[in-house]
Amino acid sequence: MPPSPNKDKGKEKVVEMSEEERQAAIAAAEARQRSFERSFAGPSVGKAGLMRDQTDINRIIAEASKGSKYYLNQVRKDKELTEKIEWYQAKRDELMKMANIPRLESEAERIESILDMSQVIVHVDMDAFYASVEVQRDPTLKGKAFGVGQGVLTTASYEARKYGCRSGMAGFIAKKLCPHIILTKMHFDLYIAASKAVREVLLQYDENLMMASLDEGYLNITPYMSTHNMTAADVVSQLRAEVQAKTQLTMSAGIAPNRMLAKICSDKNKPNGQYEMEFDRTVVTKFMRDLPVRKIPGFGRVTERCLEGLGVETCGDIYSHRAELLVMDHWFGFRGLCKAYLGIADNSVAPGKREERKSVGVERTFREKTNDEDILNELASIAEELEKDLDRLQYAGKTVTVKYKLHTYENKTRARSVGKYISSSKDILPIALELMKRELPVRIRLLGLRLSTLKDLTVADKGIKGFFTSPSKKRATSTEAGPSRSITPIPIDDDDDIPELLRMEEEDEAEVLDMTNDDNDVVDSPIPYDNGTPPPTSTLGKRKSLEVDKPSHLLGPVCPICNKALGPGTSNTGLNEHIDWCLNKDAISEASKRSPVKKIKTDNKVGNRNIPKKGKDGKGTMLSWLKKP
Ligand code: TTP
Ligand code: MG
Repeated sequence: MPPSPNKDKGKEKVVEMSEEERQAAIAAAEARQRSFERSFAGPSVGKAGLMRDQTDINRIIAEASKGSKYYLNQVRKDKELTEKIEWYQAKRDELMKMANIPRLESEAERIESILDMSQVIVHVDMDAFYASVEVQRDPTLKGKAFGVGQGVLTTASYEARKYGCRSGMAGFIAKKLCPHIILTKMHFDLYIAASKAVREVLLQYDENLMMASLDEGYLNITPYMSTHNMTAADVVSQLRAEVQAKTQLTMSAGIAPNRMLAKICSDKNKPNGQYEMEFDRTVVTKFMRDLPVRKIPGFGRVTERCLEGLGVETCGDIYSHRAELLVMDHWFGFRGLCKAYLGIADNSVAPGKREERKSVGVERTFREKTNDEDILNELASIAEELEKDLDRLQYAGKTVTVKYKLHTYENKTRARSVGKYISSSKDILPIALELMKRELPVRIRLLGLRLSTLKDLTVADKGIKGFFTSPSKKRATSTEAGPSRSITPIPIDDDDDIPELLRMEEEDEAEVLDMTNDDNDVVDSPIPYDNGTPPPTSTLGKRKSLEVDKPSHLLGPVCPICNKALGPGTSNTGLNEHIDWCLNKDAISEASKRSPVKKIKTDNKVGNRNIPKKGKDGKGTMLSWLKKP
């Protein structure tokens, strides 16, 4: 908090601040407070139609949450994040002292900025989707401030957004912001039906339509434009009009050379609008330069704050801070940041592939459960639901993960993998119960079960066995795995703390969906990782999702510290050894030990997980982007 001028005269003497320093300290404390309050804003802070001053809204939300467990959890997380950022800053300063800055800057410029303009990509996104469907169900809602969902809002009408209400917000907070807000129940069957109708229209424009969730998708309209001799803007206007005629729902669209840019553009003229990015490198660069980093899809609050800690607020700042970001590549992923700055991203559009699915899961939230029997019964019921989903989706898996959220809002996961593919509750439940029983007693408000390390049962076995087993038999084999005998440790992906609502319905669409939120919750496992590689931190994990296209060039690895080219044959290990040598290995590991990462339970023997270490394959290591195939 800012020092109070009249508070403690004795202290003032000791500090002996000049007026200028005092003002700076006050400004810094106020900025810290604003940043903390922003942590209450949630992932949909940038939503279209939010008219009220965000600072004001964030303050109201923080005030309304005060004293709750959620608030205390936010305070804890904010403190941890602040410490982490301070650690990053110290690390940057330490590395920059040793770095040859002009050389680093020129090295950073060597990233080949291939911005492929050959394809016209469109991102479409329905306007206030659930809310618009709700208006169709109940026309009296039209023009009113209302939210969908009663405990937590899945979305808010544009009228309610004017008061700061939005997705992910607790109903009681929405009421504080907008006392006359109406909260409706959800009707998934209607949303799914509307989504199907929209999809049917979109498929006429691109048969490879890539739905990203129920209400948004990507199209490549290049072939359509040439066969119909139409401009991109005309195609998109026609498409939107057709969707509206068929569904009476409006959508917004962005037109750009790749998916990332198209997604950013679709938000520009929301609701019921479209925005076309000029297909010109200079225009793209200028557009990106002024864009706040938070606008990059996948960059959440944690990424935003960490970058802010290094002085990076807009994508343009990525360029001006290129030397610092290059030395911090290990933690921040320099290549991904540069691509964001340059507006480079994947321009491929293809329907979501079944093999992209990583897990099938079921989660339930409730007020609070403390009774052991209740909790285990709930788990049994979840396991049955999971079995039904697995059957419907035709998957089996080897890894069972139990997830629960404590009354303190901390998320925990416990996982076990088994030697055979399983998919029935009979096989899943004993493992889940074993994992959960060890945690009791607990006070929880969410319980979930997930099966991962999946096998797609619709695909025939590639091996010779596949020729001798019918699909139905194969399924039976998979489900009749019996009690697990070999239990092996497995790594855990911390990518699962996504908005609780609707995840399963969206997964049901079997499309590519990444609604990962940016909470930096600890994920505990009683099991050490088997390969010594830590899971990605949430910050880095999301950023990686942008790194979908491969670099088309191969610069030989160049040490960012001494700028020595190590030759094209140098492996990542060689490069890392060189960098370690260059930077003084001991100093780094000592500093890493001091990193203020979250305290992880000691029984799991995994420490410092939030600080990415070198993987065996060199992934996530300094300058690994230079060597990516
Ligand atoms: P969005 O497209 O993010 O939001 P929206 O369509 O309601 O509003 P906008 O006009 O800004 O696009 O999400 C689509 C639907 O997904 C939304 O109507 C409700 C649901 N949803 C959730 O269930 N949870 C969430 O956290 C979010 C963001 C959306
Ligand atoms: Mg939408």
